[in-house]
Amino acid sequence: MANLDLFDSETAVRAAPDDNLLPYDGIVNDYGVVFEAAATDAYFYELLNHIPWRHDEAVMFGKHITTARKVAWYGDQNFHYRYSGATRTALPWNETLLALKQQVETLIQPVSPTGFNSCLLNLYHHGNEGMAWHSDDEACLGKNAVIASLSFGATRKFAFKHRRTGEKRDMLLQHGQLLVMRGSTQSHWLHAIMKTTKVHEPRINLTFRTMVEGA
Ligand SMILES: O=C(O)CCC(=O)C(=O)O
Repeated sequence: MANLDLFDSETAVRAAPDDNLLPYDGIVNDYGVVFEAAATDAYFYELLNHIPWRHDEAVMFGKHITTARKVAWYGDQNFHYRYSGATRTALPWNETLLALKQQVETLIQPVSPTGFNSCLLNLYHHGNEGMAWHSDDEACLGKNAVIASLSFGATRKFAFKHRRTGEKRDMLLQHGQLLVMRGSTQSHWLHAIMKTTKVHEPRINLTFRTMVEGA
């Protein structure tokens, strides 16, 4: 178990950064690295070693596949989350995830006053694992969902592609970095984690979400 004292890092409400990474049809704000270095490392190893990681499942072109990437899904209640043709049932929050959720909620309170009730975790063992173009536009997330993405471990390229124009934007996501997608982003833009042969270390990403009533 990591030193939980490290997790009591001071977080304060922040105004959303002025810069929008998208040129139109959505808002993506980069909050930068939001924790002290020691706390960021402690979170990474705690998540790597204590989350019950499982390979994800999906149906693609009618075929049932198991991803190399691993996932975990947590929430306020046993929400059922259906995407890529498979249903996952949320686990109850653990101490580390609750601490992270509370800090993220405090940081981004002005753009997400109601907070989050769930979190999807992804573990990429190395650069040969990524996530294909998709958007988080499932009905259970509601319209204009606010999604807070927190990254730990290896730096990886995160890319956006506009559904209609094909215009692209990308950025590097680093250890401890917080990114917020909001407004109409999920309706107009796909996003992906690009594969690379240059990264040999693991990366963990947490996306805090709000499941709407009746999900
Ligand atoms: O790993 C990431 O940064 C992206 C994760 C993602 O796209 C998702 O959970 O929908």
